Amino acid sequence: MKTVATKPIEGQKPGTSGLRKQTRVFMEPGYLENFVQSIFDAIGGLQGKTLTLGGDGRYFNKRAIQIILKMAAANGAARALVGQNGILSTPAASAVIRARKTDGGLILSASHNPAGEDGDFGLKYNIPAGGPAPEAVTEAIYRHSREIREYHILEAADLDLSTCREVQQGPMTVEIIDPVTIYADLMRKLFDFDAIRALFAGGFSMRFDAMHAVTGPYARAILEGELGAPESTVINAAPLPDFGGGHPDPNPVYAKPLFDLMMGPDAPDFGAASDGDGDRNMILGRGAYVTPSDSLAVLAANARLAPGYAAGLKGIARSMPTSRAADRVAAKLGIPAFETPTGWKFFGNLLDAGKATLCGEESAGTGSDHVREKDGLWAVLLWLNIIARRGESVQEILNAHWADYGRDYYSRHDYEGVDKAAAEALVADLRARLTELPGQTFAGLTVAAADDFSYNDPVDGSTSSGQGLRLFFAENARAVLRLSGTGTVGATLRVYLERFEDDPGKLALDAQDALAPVTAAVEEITGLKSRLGRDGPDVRT
Ligand code: VG1
Ligand code: CO
Repeated sequence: MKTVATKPIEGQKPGTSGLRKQTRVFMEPGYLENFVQSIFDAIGGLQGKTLTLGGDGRYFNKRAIQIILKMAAANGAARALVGQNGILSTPAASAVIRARKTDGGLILSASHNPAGEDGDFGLKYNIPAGGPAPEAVTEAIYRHSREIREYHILEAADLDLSTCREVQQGPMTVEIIDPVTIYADLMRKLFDFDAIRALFAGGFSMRFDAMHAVTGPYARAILEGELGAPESTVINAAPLPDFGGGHPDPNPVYAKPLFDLMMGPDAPDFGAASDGDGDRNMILGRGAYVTPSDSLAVLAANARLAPGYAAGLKGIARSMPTSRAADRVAAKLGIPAFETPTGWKFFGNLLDAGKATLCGEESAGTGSDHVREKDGLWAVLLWLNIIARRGESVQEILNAHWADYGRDYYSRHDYEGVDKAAAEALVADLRARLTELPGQTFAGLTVAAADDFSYNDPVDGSTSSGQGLRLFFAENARAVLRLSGTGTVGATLRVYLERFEDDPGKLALDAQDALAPVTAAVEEITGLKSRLGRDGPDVRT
């Protein structure tokens, strides 16, 4: 066992979801070691503890796992549960932490960020409840990273992680586990697998794009292996260290081949995709794109059709920028609706306290109290369960939903990799004008209220402020602006647009057309195109 002297490294501050940096930064001598030791120190050490460990398989995953195992052993951990070949999707890691009651875990992923030596890498700590560390813990980790003087590591050979078994790394036992088993067991309990099996047996066709990321093995085992979907259902199923050079973010832009297929003449009945670490999902029907905000609302309205939710929902939580469609369902069901800041860590307390059953974010994240992460394949299975039980197409289900509740037209416009100073100044200037905007009219819309979102956690009483600028318009519309907290270069400005419509004759408009007045109002208020030097957004979800 070796104690290595080190110095604090700048910028090891976790963002929306753990620490994300360019892979080359993470590979600099001592960078990973400093951050890992800071995590161990911030949680009161590892003496006698058991950790769950796995990642999305991206470049540097294998190397980093070996380093973390040696550090965990040298810090006194008793046991580590590691996914075979170092693989665990984010929701599966959460499931393992909970099922095996480990003292939390480390997840290696930069999620939807591109991978490879020139891409990004990430690491986050999840608490024993299974969810991402709350702000108090991430702040403690950051504090330790600024005071660190030494780290502990074992001088030992790397372990072979390719077969499931128990081995020793020094004094620590390493249990190499199948990455799918615990997760698949959980899915079987939640959903009507017989109904879904019958659906596929009846010729229902589906395409699942794993985007060369971590969900491939899970989707293969569950959809094709267990539910009987034909073998060609899961595409891009082999996880690759560079995700095949792609950008594994399941949205109409980065999952364009699947999107185009679903909008074309040869579309199967159902299409889905997930992201780098398997916690996001995109849902498509033949000729139909389901926005993540609508998906949360539809899942909530129909959840009782799945055995795991037959008793009903306790509440629904959504991140603030997510559309209000889910709130309408909560109101009709007579259950509470919660609005949290962006990032799954804010749902943990509500789920632990039994206040919410379903949660969702507009960024293609949906999940429930079965784990403490968003869960891409879970959302796909719940949709399949609902389709099987309702016997309707995705478009029919959407139409029925909008007829009942009205439609929250929704889109997010991302301006990626823009100049950081320009983006920060734009947000700061708008923040300074928030009090003067109400009553003024822009592009035909009148600002009714404007604020900077602040959240008071109803469970632990903590406050998180500065979580996004909200512009409410009198015409039942809303815009939100915030800067991304997951990028590694420059800045990404996210502009979230929504408008409610319940005129039965106006429920089938093109979303961008329906939102054009809101887009125009935001442009008139902020002048963002010229300030950022862009003609338009890089991504519209
Ligand atoms: C984005 C999304 C947010 C999500 C986060 C992590 O954060 O907006 O909703 O929770 O990514 O998702 P930001 O700060 O870039 O807007 V994942 O799938 O990258 O772990
Ligand atoms: Co993700």
